[in-house]
Order: sequence, then C-alpha cells, then structure tokens
Amino acid sequence: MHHSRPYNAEPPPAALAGLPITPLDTFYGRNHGTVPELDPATWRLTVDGMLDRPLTLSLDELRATFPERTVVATLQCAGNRRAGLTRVRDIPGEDPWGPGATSTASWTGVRLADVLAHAGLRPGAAHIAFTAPDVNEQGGPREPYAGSVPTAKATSGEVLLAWAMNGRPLPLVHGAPLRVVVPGWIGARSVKWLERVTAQREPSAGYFQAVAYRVLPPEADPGTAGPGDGISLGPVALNSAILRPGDGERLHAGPVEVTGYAYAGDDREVARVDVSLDDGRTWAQAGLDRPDGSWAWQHWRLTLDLPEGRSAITVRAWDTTGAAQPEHACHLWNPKGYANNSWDRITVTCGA
Ligand code: MTE
Ligand code: MO
Repeated sequence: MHHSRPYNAEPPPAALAGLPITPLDTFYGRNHGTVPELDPATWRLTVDGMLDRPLTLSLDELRATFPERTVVATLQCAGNRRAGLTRVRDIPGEDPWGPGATSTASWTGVRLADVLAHAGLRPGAAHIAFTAPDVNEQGGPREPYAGSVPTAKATSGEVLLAWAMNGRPLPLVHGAPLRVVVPGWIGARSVKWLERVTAQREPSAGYFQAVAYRVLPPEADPGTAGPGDGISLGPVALNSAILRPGDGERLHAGPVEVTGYAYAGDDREVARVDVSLDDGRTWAQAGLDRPDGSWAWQHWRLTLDLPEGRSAITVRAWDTTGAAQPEHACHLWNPKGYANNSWDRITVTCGA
C-alpha cells in the first residue's frame, strides 16, 4: 500500500508470480483522486465531438447495441519500478513503486472501434479523448481526470470500453461502471469511471495528458513544467522484473527457481528473457510462457544453482524487434520517474 487517500496499492512481487491472470484482490490500484461512486442506474456515457451521430448510452444500451468482446491485457503504470530511479536520485512528490504497478486481467466490454464507427467519425478527428469525474488530488490543478489516444489506436480492435474484469463485474476501484482499456499503452490512458468519449483534432488538454506522464529532461523542474513539455508517453517500454525469490531473501544454497514477468507494449512481443549471476557478463536463457494473445505479459522461469553467500540475480528481456532493455536506471532518470525499464536486479543470501 502506498496510500489509502487517494487509494494507491501495490501487490508484493510474490503475489504476482506465476499467475497469467492477476486475481481481482491482488490487481494494483492507481488513483490520482478520490474514487467516485457512480450510480449505474443514472450513469450515461456521452460520445461527442467530431462525429456525425453523437450518442448518449446507458450501460444496458451499450451492451445491447455492440457485440461483446474479451481481451486479456496487462495494465502497466508509467511509474512501475520508479523505486529504481529514486535510488539514482530523489523524486519528490512521486511514490517509489516497485515492480508491482502492473497486473493482467481478462477484460470484457465492447470495442471502442465499434462505438466510434456507429457514431460516424468525421475526417480530422485525430484523437479520442476520455473524461472521468474524479478530481486530481496529487499535485497540479484540481481538475477531473482525462486522457486521450490517437484515433489509429482507439479504432484498433483491442481497445475496449469494459464493464467486466476476470468474468466479474468491474470493481469500483478499477472503474465501475465502465472503463477504457488501452492494451499495450501506459495505464494512465485506460481511463476509469468513464463518462465522456470525445473525437477531436488535438490530444486531450487534461493535466495527465498534457503535463504529467511525460518524460522531462533531467534538469527540468516538474513543478513549473507546462503543457507539451517533455516526451508524451504512449506505448509501454519493453520491461521485465524478478518476482520470486524476493530481494534480500535468505535461501538454502543449491537449485533455486527464479521467476518473473516480461512485457513488451503495443505491437511488440517478448522474444527472449535472460538471467545473469555476474551482473551481465554472462547470461542463461530463461523458459518463457507462450503469449496469451499479444496484449499480456509473459512469465518466465529459470532454475539457478546458487552458491553459499550473496548472489546478485539480474534479468533482461529482448523484444521481437531485437531491442533489449537498457542496463542502468541512471541512464533513464527523469524528474517524474517514469518508464524505468532498466535491467532488474535482486540480491539473495544463501546458507548451507
Ligand atoms: N482513471 C481515472 N478516472 N482516474 C485515475 O486516477 N489512473 C490511471 C488509470 N485510469 C486513473 C484512471 C492510471 S495512472 C493507471 S496506471 C490506471 O488507471 C490504473 O488502473 P487500476 O487502478 O485499475 O490498476
Ligand atoms: Mo499510472
């Protein structure tokens, strides 16, 4: 748990280990304001902007009008593994999340593509913006949560407006009655408690699109950053982490199974995962789960013969474009602490 107000909760790494689908009571929670309690009976979704036929839909109408789809997708916060950046240099005002700001669920809803096609997207509508009623309480303006994705992503088949998670009604903290799920993109774009979808020329002007969730240059002061500063984050960077054993754990020398996840965002997939016992001079290839569709993390495992004393265990992944993770967090440090995808490293101590 990072905070109860707003509610921000990170599962311990071991709770995520080995499970392709994260149980609902384990899935991480990331909120910038107070969870709003919307009444599903009076709630309506407004679809407006550059459309031929703007829509207002109840949840029943949405479900009756469009075919139901289920997608298994990982959500990953851009602040996942920020703690590794904080160890390089302090990041005031942002929580030091470990490797558990990511989880995977099977999401059921309708395709945003189908809703937009029904509403008749007009030429020039290059971005689809999402708006929710919860108000930011974590620095920056006190304004409702908003974000957007380019229309090319919004109209790809994998982007859902979801009302169910792991076959159960969407829990309130995860966005009931309806949330956006943007597979392969940073979690911030998967807007919860969705009230409005707007087709527009420009990206959302909301704080979490225009100012936050952007990679500022190291010397920038995040307190004075303005709209459009830095690099906007979209697709998730290739990443991997060790989930078991735990960092600092005491074990018996001999064979020990090491497991974790690897995840390549958007249209890339994880191609290989390697583990090193000598800080990256030599590597052994881990066994990798087959992908469950292309929107979910893959778990990996390798049995290592650990000697007595201290061992450092390092992991890195490669993706299907041949790119590998960068070695050190110091090369990635940025003032808001986003997108740390450097090699993950733990140390364990083995007794006889
Ligand atoms: N949607 C709203 N309305 N308000 C929020 O604070 N947080 C975003 C996104 N959607 C947020 C939101 C962020 S930063 C992430 S990482 C994901 O939701 C987290 O989703 P989860 O809490 O279901 O894990
Ligand atoms: Mo996030």
